Amino acid sequence: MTYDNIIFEVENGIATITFNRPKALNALNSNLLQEFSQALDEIFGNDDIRILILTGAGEKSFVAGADITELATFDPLGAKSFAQKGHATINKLQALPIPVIAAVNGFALGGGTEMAIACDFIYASEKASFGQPEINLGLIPGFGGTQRLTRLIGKNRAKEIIFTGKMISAAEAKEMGLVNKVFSQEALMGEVTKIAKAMASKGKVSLRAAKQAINSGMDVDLTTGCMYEIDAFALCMASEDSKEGTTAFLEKRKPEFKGNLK
Ligand code: CO8
Repeated sequence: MTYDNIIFEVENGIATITFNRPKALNALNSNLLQEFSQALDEIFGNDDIRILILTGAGEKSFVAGADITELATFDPLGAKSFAQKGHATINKLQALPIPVIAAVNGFALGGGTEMAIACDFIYASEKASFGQPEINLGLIPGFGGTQRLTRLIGKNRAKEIIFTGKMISAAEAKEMGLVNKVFSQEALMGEVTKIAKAMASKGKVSLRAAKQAINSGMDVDLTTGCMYEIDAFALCMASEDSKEGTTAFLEKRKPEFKGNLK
């Protein structure tokens, strides 16, 4: 499959999707969303891919939001359809069984923040900025911001960001738990690749089980979430890699995980 609006690369089990409309600061239009959705399907169907990294083309932007040129043409039903497609795609991203890291290299505004917070965690460059500026357009977030941002940083902080439309620096975003780590622009991709390789070297079954237990547990009460964890833990015990991990520890050697899904 060839893509015009994203760059999709896979190297040593690590996939990278680069949003690639730098002239529009990588704004999300229908074509880009469609291609991104197809790339996610490719990743879902390829068990050799162990980690996904999302980033933006150019020095300036991760994703500057939905494409306002396209947005301005929508009637309410067109807007609903676009928002539904955006939600379906971002839900698909969040539901990927493998770890997904957002490498935020610049503006992550509106749909850009919404894309980044649907990833498992965010590493940002010190030039990155976040925000939900839709209020400045007479709109509200439409790709999950009112829901995911609130769950991630709390109701009051999310309301402040959404009601004011103000931009948040990478340092502020880190302080409020939106971003895990901040690096210089030059160091960002190297650091993201380093953590991706470290995670890719772990057992495939256990990485997936941990992600599933955390994500499923976020939407239910603690008791139900703990039940999910118990089942996920038991599933890991059935894997080749858990046998290797525990045996290697007892034999005082480094584990050699095969990374099979069995
Ligand atoms: N859409 C379309 N084009 C954009 C966008 C965008 N979101 N952002 C930037 N561009 C374009 C500019 O128009 C400009 O194009 P041109 O060179 O042809 O004039 C080019 O990118 C460079 O942008 P600027 O010259 O503005 O660059 P600056 O460095 O001066 O400013 C900013 C950068 C601050 C990022 C500024 O471009 C900006 O404010 N952009 C808009 C950010 C925004 O409001 N994003 C939210 C969009 S709404 C949204 O995401 C809702 C999601 C859910 C939708 C569901 C609804 C159905």
